[in-house]
Amino acid sequence: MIVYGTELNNIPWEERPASCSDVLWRYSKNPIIKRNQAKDANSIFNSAVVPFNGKFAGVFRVDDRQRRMNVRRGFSKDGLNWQIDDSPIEFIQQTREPIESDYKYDPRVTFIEDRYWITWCNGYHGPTIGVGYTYDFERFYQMENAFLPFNRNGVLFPKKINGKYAMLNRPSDNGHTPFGDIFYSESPDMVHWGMHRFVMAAGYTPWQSLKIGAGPSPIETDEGWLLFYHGVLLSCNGYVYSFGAALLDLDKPWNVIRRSKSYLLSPQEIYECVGDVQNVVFPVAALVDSETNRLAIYYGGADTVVALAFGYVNEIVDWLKYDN
Ligand code: BMA
Repeated sequence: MIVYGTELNNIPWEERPASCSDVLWRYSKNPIIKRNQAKDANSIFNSAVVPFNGKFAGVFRVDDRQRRMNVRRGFSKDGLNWQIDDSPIEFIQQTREPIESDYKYDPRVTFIEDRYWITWCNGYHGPTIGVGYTYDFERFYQMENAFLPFNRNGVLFPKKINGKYAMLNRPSDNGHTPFGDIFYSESPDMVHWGMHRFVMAAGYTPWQSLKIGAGPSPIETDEGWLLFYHGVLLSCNGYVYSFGAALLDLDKPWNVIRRSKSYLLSPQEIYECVGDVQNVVFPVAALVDSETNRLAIYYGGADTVVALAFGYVNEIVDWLKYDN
């Protein structure tokens, strides 16, 4: 199997423990980012990292001690130990008129062609998808929101598809929602979005029965786009967020080739089960070494901390062949 992308020899990595037969395994020193590891932070979770200049950079969801939700920049030499800024990113407006951001949360970062694109859940009369970019993690620019409210989990593909920018997203309403399905949209310019196509619905199996949402940017393989996505179960004790995977058609990503019946990871460790919101694992970023197929997934634990899980892209694509 071929994984397209670049080599990443310094990907954070730990081999599968001998006692583990799962296709994905947790880092033994989780969580890698603790809740108060930045100034005034109540919690740091659901955050995005990318390789940057031989090291790593990231955009972090930091809820502060007023419980305001915003995003901050961070840098790391090894992808494990992070220095996160004292205050939120100040975006330079590239819009006709500045747009409000009542809050920003759940950022994703995707390198496309010449820059790092950032999408996030932007508070504009309700949640919708904010869009921005940076070339250097020094200056950040904000564009128009991609959609009308309400929408969440806007996740860009790492390259244009059929000549257009492409984004998975999840139309929704203002709260916990009966609109829980993933859609695909495309744009010639990152401003005007259309050609909306249905991708997949909540349901299929119980762990993903209430709603689903795209996680990290999809990973390109010769068998299709590998997508990690979260799914929500409504239990008698509240929501349970797990995550699984799907394989999407390379040219028409709204066509689902395979989808996991079982979850890959569900909240089972203490830092996933106990925190500001119990029972949440929420994947947001994935690093891949195309040479060795090694994969590191960054996910939020219990809306409080950042944790890491490891796997091999080819093993997960193979797993999808019998778990769907
Ligand atoms: C979702 C988002 C995520 C959060 C999850 C669990 O709706 O708000 O940021 O991790 O709920 O609380």
